[in-house]
Amino acid sequence: MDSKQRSGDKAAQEMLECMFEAGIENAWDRLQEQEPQCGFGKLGICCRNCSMGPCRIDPFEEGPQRGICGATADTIAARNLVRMIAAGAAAHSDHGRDIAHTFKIAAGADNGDYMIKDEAKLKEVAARYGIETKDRDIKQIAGELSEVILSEFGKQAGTLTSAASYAPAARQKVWNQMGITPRSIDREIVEIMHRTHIGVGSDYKNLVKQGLRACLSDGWGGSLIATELSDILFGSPVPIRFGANLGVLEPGQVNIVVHGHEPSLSDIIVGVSQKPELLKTAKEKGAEGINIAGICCTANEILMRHGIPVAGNFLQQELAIMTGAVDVMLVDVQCIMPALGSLCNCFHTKLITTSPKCKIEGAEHIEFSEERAVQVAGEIIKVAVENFTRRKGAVNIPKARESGIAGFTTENTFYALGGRFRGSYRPLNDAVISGRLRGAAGVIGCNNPKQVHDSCHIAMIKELIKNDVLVVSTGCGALAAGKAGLMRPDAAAKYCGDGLAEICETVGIPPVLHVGSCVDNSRILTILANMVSEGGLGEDISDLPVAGAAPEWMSEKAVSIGMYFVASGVYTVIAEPLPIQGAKNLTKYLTSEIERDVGGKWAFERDPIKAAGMMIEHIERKRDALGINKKAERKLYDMEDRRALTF
Ligand code: SF4
Ligand code: MSK
Repeated sequence: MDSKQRSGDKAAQEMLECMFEAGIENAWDRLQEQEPQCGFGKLGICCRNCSMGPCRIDPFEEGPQRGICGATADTIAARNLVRMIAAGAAAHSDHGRDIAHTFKIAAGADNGDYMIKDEAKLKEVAARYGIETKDRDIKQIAGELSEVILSEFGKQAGTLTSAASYAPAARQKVWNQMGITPRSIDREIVEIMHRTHIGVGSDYKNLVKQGLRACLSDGWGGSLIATELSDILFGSPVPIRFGANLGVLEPGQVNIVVHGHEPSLSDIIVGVSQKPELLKTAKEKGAEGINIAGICCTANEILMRHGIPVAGNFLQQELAIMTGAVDVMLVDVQCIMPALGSLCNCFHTKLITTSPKCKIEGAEHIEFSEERAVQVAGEIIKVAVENFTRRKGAVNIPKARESGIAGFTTENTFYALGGRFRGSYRPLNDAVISGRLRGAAGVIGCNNPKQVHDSCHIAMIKELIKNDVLVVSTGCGALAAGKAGLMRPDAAAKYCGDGLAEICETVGIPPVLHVGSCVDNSRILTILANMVSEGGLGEDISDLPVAGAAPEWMSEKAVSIGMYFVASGVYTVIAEPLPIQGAKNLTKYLTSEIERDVGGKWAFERDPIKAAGMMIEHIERKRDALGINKKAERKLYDMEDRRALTF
């Protein structure tokens, strides 16, 4: 086993070697056991939507070209794909619904465990939903907003308020013309399940159309709601320092690793963990303190708001347990490997599930409820403190640990760029127009053991910033960049082209901006909407010199995210192709013809440098179309020039 073939991350390599020596399996070993993976599944041409099947289409066109019901490869692959979108959109939107419930509780309670932390944002969001805010009590506004937002999920008439309120007018026109304006959140997901049932839709373009409508109800609906309400409830992030990688685990402290996606419990855990009585108990048990660290998007949520360190991303969840230093791994929903249950049995680590939606064999379940949030957090921390005394032998924590700045948002990022007192998108747009910045790219998404862990994210990001493309990142991609030191302001001088380096150095920002968790991809949408409304870069998102990528994606949520970026007019490159390539017409549609309909399209490229090149070419094509493509001139700035800069 060559650990460098599995991960580009030094801490991960170290733990992979330990696992190998100890004979303990991990995701990479299980991938090997699965190989060769089913070709029909990869190409998207197997169907088990009814019990006449399962049916499969022969990709070499020597065998059957239709399922028993007559479904073609295009029909089968389109149905499978839009079902992936339904699952991804459901995961994000159900997360949004849970936050909306917590928000409703906060609005209604006087001394509850949650309160409204960002009143200014509450008023701004309420106004978008047509709620009067002037001279009104905060709780009243919040109560009314919670009702309106919760009704968006099951709305029976009209269209989604958030899509109409946040998206540029030109974009909404495209959606209306194509008939894909999202009507409500749950309805679009349910309709996918209906349309893909045996004997309903078989026209692949019409199936994709519903996929587009459902993913828009995720990006501009459920995910956006999750982001906005989390900011109101837990506080809008501000730029904040953080530490990243397995080296953030503390040998002498009680280590609680929070993993999953929703901030409702983890945010409370952060506060409760520093209560004097719990710290006192921890000390009595021989621990120096209580250390909270995160994995996956729960990590992103509490990192953005509290600077809580990150232990790792998706493929490091098993590796964290292997350190023997995790006293409790606390999980909520999404991206939690079932393998953790049996793995924790090899160590003293307690795996604690908290959501009724996510119970795992081998885990202890302590059910979370918003009404008892502080109490549940206290119970869990006590279990961790008690478990600290059960550690078996020496711990094995890799030294690797990086630092960076996170916490950029649609609202605060461009305060940083424009100066704290005159925040506006003008400086960003001007930098793009002048050519110092060629454009921007979102590099997001998961890890996948089919790619060398983190290395595709890092190679792609380095190539983009070298070419003066500003990168915004979320999810596990953001954590990869943080661990690689790309979120340090001094990374600009090391890795960026002259134009981007100059901007980063002048403003003091890193070249890769951490904008949050998976649901916070909605922040990227609203950043793009702001760039359009600032003016000078076209009328629609599809005019902007921007591109998106998920170089190590694996989840159905990533399919929904990619599709809502495409449906919003963004060119989107992913490594592992969508499972559609056995369907020729569908593949041609999604990678080419769809651009005529929505302005964005998909591309598949496993080589991250080539993929970055494709994104840069696209950005330059958009610059040509905007008529702003003059080469950036290198100018050496003295102090006076710097003061005069708009950046
Ligand atoms: Fe086969 Fe059609 Fe049934 Fe799918 S829906 S399993 S293609 S008969
Ligand atoms: S956690 S969805 S592995 S980004 Fe959002 Fe990471 Fe992908 Fe999960």
